[in-house]
Amino acid sequence: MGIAEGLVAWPDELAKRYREQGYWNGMALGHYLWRSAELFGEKEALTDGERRLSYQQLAALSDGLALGLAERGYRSGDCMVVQLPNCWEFVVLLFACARIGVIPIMALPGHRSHEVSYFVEHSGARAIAVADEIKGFDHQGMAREIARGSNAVQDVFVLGENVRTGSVDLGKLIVSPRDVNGVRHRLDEMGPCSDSVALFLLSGGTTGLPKLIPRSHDDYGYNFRQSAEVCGFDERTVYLVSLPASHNFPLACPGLLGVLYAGGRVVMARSPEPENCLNLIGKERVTVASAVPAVAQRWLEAKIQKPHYDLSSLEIIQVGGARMAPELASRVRPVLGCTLQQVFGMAEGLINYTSLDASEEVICETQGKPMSPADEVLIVDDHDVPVPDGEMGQLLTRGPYTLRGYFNAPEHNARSFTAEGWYRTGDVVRWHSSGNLVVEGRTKDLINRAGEKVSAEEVENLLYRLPSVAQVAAIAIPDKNLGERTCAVVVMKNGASNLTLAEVRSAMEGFGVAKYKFPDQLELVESLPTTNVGKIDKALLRSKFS
Ligand code: OOB
Repeated sequence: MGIAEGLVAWPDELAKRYREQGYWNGMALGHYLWRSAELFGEKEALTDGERRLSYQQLAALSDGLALGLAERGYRSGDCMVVQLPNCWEFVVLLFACARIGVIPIMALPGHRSHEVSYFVEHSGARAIAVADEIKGFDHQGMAREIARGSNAVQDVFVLGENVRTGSVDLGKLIVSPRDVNGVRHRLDEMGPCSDSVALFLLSGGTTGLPKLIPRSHDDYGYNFRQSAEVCGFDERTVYLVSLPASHNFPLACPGLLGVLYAGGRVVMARSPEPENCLNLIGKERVTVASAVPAVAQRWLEAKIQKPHYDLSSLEIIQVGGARMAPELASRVRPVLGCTLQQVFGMAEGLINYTSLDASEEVICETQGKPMSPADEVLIVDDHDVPVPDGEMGQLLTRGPYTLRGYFNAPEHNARSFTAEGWYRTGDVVRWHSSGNLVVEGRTKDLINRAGEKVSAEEVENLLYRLPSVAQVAAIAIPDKNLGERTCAVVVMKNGASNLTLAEVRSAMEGFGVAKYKFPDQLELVESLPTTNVGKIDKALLRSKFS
């Protein structure tokens, strides 16, 4: 079965308008790569440790890999779960997929078999691409196990030293073709339509399992082009990727794709650790870095403790993914010596940026304005009626780069979109007098743990697998380092013996769940309080255990 059945398209009239007005320019992501190679040729595009690739090399290597994949039978519309650390091969693989229309599913390095097997099943993926290991975890072993249990998976592509028999060595497929131009033209013929799905991002998730977010070449191209424009990216930009590159933020807001479009240079960091990143900023003369608030806070602390870090090249730090306390925001310029740009975005689409030349008040206290003139924003009450200007309400949005439906999820779509196609973001916001949005809270039931979104329902479902658990509520508790941490409030079954946090966490590990979803705190109670409509009163629990 192809993936077309699971997609929700923009209405024809609107699609036509987005094309006519140039938001959608008809270019597939692979064309962006060659466009940049023509414009910036020998200029350095990508830095990963000692490895440095020019635009021309990046394009040639991506084509080499695309050809290798095509020769193994991969075609437009096939899905591949991609789970790699931040490295140059990640970028090459992404473009190789784009060249032949293979659709990567952008898994995070932290995901484990619970998540990866679900992505495989849900998309019918024909391949999984992983590193041999990351931080001691055997990704290759995990991927092979999942592949064994699937009828669809044909190959496990492995990057690293230790490629076992039966896996395909991804590194060996990354070679420049001898006849670069010939291959380029052959691949052009195999290129996907610009309105087809370029990649699947993962939803922050408010349901039991994460949803797949289809992003088309047209809409994603616009996402990073417009972002690069708004953020002033150009050939001088040197951008540090420190968050996992599969996240929309470092990928396309403007992210590495926006940098490569603008002719700048992408510097890959393996992790957001302050020591590593602050050294890289100095060494590579980084001009723009992006971070979640929890990471930005650690960078600030590190710079205060060790003032010798040379951050003189840094012009902008973009911070988003979770609420940034105004107090932290106000320390950015004095400590790091650069401009803060708040980014309020979502993998589903809508991105808001504070202007680089906005007042200190706007930069510190708002989350920016929608980046596109074609973004539509409504702030509504519980009955979907718009609230008076300046008042808080739920944010609904539509636009040329905001999805119309999750992949293969009709029931969930009926709840997440209005009949007129507005996406219900689940965020509670208001307009600031400056015309920027302020994020005040949310209606969706998740824990925003250092920018990673943890679905309360998913954690609860997992905990119900424990024999001693009668009832459970997962709630977000304010945390000074993470922003929020996950607390599981549990009612034990009659006669069950004690349960500890360590036991809960080790059970989660046994289920093969990503570690960032493990509860950080456990509270045992006699019963869970309910509201007058009979729902668990999470607000009350939150105030009790904060
Ligand atoms: C980004 O994307 P997701 O999909 O991981 O999470 C989206 C959600 C938003 O709906 C909102 O609840 C929260 O994360 N969020 C923020 C925020 N940025 C995102 N809440 C408060 N302040 C902010 N600045 O997180 C994402 C995607 C692209 C760019 C930046 C972030």
